[in-house]
Amino acid sequence: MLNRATIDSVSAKNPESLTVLDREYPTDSWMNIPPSILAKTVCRLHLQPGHPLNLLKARIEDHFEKFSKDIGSKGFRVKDSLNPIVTVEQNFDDLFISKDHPGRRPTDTYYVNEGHVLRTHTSAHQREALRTRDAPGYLVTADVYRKDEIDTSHYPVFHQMEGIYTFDRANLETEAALPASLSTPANVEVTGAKVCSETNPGQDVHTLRETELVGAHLRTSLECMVRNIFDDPNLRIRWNDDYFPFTAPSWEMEVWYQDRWMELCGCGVMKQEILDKTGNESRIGWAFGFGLERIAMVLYGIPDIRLFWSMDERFHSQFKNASKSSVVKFQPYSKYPSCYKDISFWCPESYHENEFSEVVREVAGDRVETVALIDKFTHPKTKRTSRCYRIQYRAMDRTLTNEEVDSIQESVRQMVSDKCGVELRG
Ligand code: FA5
Ligand code: MG
Repeated sequence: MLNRATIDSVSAKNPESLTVLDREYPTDSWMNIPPSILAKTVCRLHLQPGHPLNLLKARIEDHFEKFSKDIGSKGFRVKDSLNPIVTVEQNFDDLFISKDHPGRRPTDTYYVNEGHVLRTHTSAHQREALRTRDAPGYLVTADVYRKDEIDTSHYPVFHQMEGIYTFDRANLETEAALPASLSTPANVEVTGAKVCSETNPGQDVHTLRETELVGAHLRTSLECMVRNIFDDPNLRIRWNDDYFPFTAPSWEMEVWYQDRWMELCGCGVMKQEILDKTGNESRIGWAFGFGLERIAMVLYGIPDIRLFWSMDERFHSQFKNASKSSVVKFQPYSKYPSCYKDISFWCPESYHENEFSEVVREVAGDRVETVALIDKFTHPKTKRTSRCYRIQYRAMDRTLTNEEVDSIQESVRQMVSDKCGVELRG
């Protein structure tokens, strides 16, 4: 139950250092990781036997192992235990993410100190994987951290898998040729597969033919993967142009699932400089990064992203003994009732919604289901802006009492006014 002591511990002065997976990092005034997020760094759900994310990871790794055999390749090396704290260089600079990119702001990213962050994507490990030069491919799975809004499909910690594959550039025609048996069958609708265009250009250092070959190999590899994982030979797949500063050209892949297009991953032809700087000057390659929760939610029918973090036996018992080759469908146990409370306040100019979400999450933990902005207006004279949010509370494993919700809401109000510089209304 939340009390003043909990609030104090959250707003307490930062410790001088923190230890994550046996490594100690000094902290400084940049440190903005709340205790609830720090606690998640040890969970590594993708490594917990019988966890749906672990099942899915194993399923994809198996697929790529078989796929490598089919294409006569030495295959993919698996990396799944890399420390979540990386340098700002690894997470941003090495990937040519500009200094003023909003993703770098402390309102979007968790900093340990000025030079270290909790990785925001698995691409932070591209160079480290490539430097080992011990295989043509890598599959890097990890927990990633982003400050974000709150709803049933967003959580500040999620899991990504990065795939990397490189070819000997001098031998590309042969190495990138795929057996005809793998080409996407005619009954699969694939749209938007373009090589490159004025708005999604290739790199000057690559010939059009190289871009074509690497792009086609990437797309076929991913198409085979999702057809296999979803076990649906008729899956509809759509490619859209995308932009990432570390790939060119870049695409995102969507699949048609339950009556809507769902984004599964971003990908592209790797920037040659990344290969050149890691001792792979003679190679050319592609990379992709997709979200495991997105796939697991639809594949296993898991309706709420918080369930991955649930301790409830009724959740885990359904996956514990599942084999990775079969797809278990989650049977929802009864949903407990929810209740909502509204909060409205005047915002300072520096107000940032992610920080508000974080305070709510810090106070209410997984008892908060969604936070939705329901009203916003600017006072015509003072030009001050007021926002009103509706906070939906629901526990996954029991009914919340009125007193408990009232007390959480009161704590949210206190913390928000202390930490976000807002002036509460009503
Ligand atoms: C990236 O993170 C890039 N690093 C991907 C990449 C890798 C591009 C290699 C090129 C080469 P993006 O932010 O779009 O891109 O996230 C990739 C995937 O992670 C998304 O397609 C989605 O499946 C998943 N994802 C992103 N944000 C969330 C979230 N808040 N919750 C759950 N899944 C998410
Ligand atoms: Mg994207």
